[in-house]
Amino acid sequence: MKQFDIIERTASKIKELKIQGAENIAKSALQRIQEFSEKLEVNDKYEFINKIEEAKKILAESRPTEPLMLNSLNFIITMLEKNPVNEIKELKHLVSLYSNEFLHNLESAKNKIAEVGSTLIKDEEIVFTHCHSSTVMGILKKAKENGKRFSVICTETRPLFQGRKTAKELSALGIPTTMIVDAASSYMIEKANIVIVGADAITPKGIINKVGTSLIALAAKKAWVPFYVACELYKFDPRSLDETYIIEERDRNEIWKTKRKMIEIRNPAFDLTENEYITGIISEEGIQHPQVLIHIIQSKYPWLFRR
Ligand code: RUB
Repeated sequence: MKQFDIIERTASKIKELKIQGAENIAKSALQRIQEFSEKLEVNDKYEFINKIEEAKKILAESRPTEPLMLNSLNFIITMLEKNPVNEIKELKHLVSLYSNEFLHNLESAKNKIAEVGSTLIKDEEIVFTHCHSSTVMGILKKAKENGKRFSVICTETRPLFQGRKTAKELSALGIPTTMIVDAASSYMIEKANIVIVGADAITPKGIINKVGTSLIALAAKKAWVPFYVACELYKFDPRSLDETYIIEERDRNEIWKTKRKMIEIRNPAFDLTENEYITGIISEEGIQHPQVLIHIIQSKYPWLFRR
């Protein structure tokens, strides 16, 4: 359907990882929803919200493990429903207003995380990270701006090599970087002083991030290296309250294009790192243990818990 073209194009880019990382995904989804709603020709508010719901479903299906995108779109829909305005022109204006409000909150959360997280990095230390997280990059950039002298070990992050993006950005910032294959994590973590990774989702059991994160957490615990997660509280996944969380399974071709008899290829993109492995979550509320954080999220963002 032509009307949804703009949404479908963005959904494809997200699926193909041309847009990557929870925050970048949510930002582009919000921008597209603004453009989409601007062009909508509908008769009433009910139809207007329904179209946005449909667009939300298309976007959400592109990366099923991305509660930040889902929460940002749910925020707009919830606010529209609450607002007594019925006039279509006004509603379009409200979509922009609420999107910008969400983006603004996201940006200030990220700045706060960079500020707080950078204090954890000490001179001459080695930071270990995995995949590419814009939130972790914010922390490392801030630490560098504050004059800290440190280096980073990053994984290449198979099968799609997001670690190369991390390594390139770090070297551009003048931060000495060592890139390793994911399987070398257990060996190399012993040389690190601190692990900082991003997250796609916060759940009551732990955080969900790029596949391999839970093995890194395990290795960190064994080596007595503190394991921190940097993420905004908007990444809480309300679906996880009933013990379900979704791990996206990606195309087998990302791993091995050749098909062989009797060989099944599985390609989960994320995994769950349980709370017991997490030293602290660095969020806009400071640094807390994940179990405490759930209560903070509940009181700060009660709408996230709406079922
Ligand atoms: C990216 C990834 C990132 C989180 C957090 O996975 O796991 O650590 O999304 O990113 P993918 P950010 O490459 O499959 O999207 O801190 O930028 O929100």
